[in-house]
Amino acid sequence: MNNTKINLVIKPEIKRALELGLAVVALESNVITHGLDYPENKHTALQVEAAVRESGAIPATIGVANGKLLIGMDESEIELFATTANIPKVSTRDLPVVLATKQLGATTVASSIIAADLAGICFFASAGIGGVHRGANNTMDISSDLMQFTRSRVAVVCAGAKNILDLGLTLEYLETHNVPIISYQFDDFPAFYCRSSGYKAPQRIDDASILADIIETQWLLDNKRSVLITTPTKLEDAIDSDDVNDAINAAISSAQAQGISGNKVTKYIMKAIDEVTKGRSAKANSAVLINTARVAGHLAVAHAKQSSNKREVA
Ligand code: PSU
Ligand code: MN
Repeated sequence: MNNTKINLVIKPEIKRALELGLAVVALESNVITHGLDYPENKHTALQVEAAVRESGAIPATIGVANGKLLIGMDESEIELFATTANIPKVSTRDLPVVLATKQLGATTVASSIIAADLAGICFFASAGIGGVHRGANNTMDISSDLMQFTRSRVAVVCAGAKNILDLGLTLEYLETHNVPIISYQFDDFPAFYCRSSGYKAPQRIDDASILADIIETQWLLDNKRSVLITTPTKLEDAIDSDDVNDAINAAISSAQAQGISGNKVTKYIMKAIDEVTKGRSAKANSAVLINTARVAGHLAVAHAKQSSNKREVA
């Protein structure tokens, strides 16, 4: 590889939006390859993009192909990711290998925000971030998503993280690592398709333009850190946490019994819960992805407007 820079393939529409300071929302592709089955994965990815557009922002689904970071995918690329078997899950540590060996790669939250930051995209949406796993005191299984938030300048909009994790420890970890968490128009830290994790969010802000100011202020204080913004799924799409708790506990035990470890844990547990809840969780999964993307689009538009007002005044 003779390049002095990472190759980015930025779709023209996104390039133009970035030049004009318009709102762009980056999206991950690991959820397409590892989160849902075909064809729900493709349909959901397209609906997620449509939700970003309905809010007035431009979607940029991120992935890796031919030694390049894809900043934005068209429908045929989303189809390719949705249908190709065994595309590797690419987190931060895997990114140099998958780029240099020119494989296809599906980016997690962590590697997607690296790509977004390199492209100059300051918003990213995914329904569920990785976190501290239950039993991490023995396994040390802590998602590298959390570490990446201390290194990338991106506003990450999410519905918290799944209850399959230890959300109390996840919040502690983020506090220790100085990652601001702001709940938008809601009191609690959400738990993906459950509206509340039972933990109160450290901060609540109801006004999108104040939120935009908070993000900019964070970047004046520390230009290489994410701001985590949470939004719960809609009431009508939510699953009651009591309904999935037994399934989660059973899935975690069976993962341990089968020796599932490392980066395979998250997918294994999610699949096991889907089976027990007979697809209900897969449906709630799509709904929370779409809602998170819609809110991220709305917040990215407010942020872009605020930034352009500031430019005019200056
Ligand atoms: N949580 C979900 N669905 C997902 C993931 C997390 O509800 O698909 C994926 C995301 O791509 C996230 C990754 O970035 O799993 C975290 O994996 P790990 O715990 O191995 O870091
Ligand atoms: Mn892990």
